[in-house]
Amino acid sequence: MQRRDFLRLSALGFLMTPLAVGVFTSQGSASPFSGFSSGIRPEDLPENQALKSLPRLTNQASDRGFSTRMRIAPTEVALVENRKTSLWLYDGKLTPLIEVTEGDSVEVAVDNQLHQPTTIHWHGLRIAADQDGAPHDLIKAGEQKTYRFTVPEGNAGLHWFHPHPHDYLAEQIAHSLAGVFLVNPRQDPVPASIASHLLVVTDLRLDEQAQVAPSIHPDWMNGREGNLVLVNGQRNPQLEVAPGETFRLQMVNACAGRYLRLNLQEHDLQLIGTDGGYLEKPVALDELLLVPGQRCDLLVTASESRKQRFQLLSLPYDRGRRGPPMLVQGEQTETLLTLVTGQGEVRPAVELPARLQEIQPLGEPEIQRRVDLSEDMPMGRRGGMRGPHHQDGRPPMRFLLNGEAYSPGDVMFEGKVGKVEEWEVFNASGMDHPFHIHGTHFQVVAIQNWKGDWHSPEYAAWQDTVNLKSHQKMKLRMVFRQPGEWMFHCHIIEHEEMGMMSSIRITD
Ligand SMILES: [Cu+2]
Repeated sequence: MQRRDFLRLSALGFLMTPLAVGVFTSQGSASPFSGFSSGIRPEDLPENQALKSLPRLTNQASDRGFSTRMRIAPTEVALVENRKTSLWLYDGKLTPLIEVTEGDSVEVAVDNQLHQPTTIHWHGLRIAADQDGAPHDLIKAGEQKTYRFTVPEGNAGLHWFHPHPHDYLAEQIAHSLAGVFLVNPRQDPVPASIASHLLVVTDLRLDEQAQVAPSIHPDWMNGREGNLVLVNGQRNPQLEVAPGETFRLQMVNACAGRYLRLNLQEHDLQLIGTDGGYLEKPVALDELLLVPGQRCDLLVTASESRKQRFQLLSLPYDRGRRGPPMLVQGEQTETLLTLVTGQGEVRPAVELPARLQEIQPLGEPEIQRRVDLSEDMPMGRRGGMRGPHHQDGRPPMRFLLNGEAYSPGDVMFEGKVGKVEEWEVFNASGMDHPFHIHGTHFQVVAIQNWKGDWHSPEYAAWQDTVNLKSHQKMKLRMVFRQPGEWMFHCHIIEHEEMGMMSSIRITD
């Protein structure tokens, strides 16, 4: 064990204490470790099959816009040969797609056939707060709800949707409940001749029967990472492109806790967009860290050599996970997808316009706020184990915003529509956290490293989720354009569930 791991473990009371024994053996019915050692392994799933496009939700709108009815229900899917896995899906489809154009109206009628409440949060869409699927707007088990909204102009980009009920969220995400919401710009600066491939990354941990394995303590501590990493529901699918072809990879990290440190062998990545749409101009990168909740739009020019294979990798990244090494997924390289060049003619390079869009600074803030992210382990209290649903083996940990663990109804801040806000967000904990704000996009304006030096970000971008490393501080600027209660939280799903969430109430 490395010294750092020892310190982490001992700081949390995991070493040589009765608590450690209790913490790791107190699971209810199933073996707490099922799925970790004896469940389905990656090699039980086929790989190198042609990349599938995302399944679409049926559009029943008669003219422009999007309208659908869908069930949210357990559905059997065939991931492993000769076995069926029960996942919880939208309309029976794994990570389905809704595609619209900015300005379109959208209507989604939902029938919740799960045995527990859910909501649909439209992550990245700047819509009315009462349609945002926040934890206080539950669709109870067996009930229906229709979400109606218009996607505002200027909200083009790759967004997504997922459940957001407090106390049930981690279980629903662990069962793969998520979808993709692509908003095309009315006038696209990127030539249509450039092919675009949507990639959604999810992960799963399945037991011996190929069913979703229950979460164990390290999952709650660190954010659950399944050992089966899927792209569009497939293990390491294969994407064929022409030699020299310029193409886009538009990716969503829909995992509960898995960080993706993206690298494409022998290729540069040109980042052209983030959560909130295009950058001003492409940024060349060797690698890109895509944390849970984030999206990226990458432009790639394929090698001109024919019949070659290149792997899109997620490289090891130390985000400060804790727990006994045997139970904590190590930092290892995952192959997400294999790029294969064909044997046809070499395609000429495609030029992008010099400027994709303007990203104007928001100006000096009228309101300043401070948000500290931290954690504690209340000894002698059953902190973090409240609620109706907690036979699920959570450790007695709490993850906190400004020293508070979320309870339904909590409002931390009051604000006004149209004001420039600056939030100084400080990660006072020992692990990384992806910080997400609903209802708006923000610009990171300053970043402080652990030595205390401030610097500007390398490029301007609109984001709704940003990673803060341990002891990092950032200043985010944003404007809320709509009244209502907007959630903000860590996007490691288990941290959010264990308290790292609150809300801001915006009024006219
Ligand atoms: Cu977190």
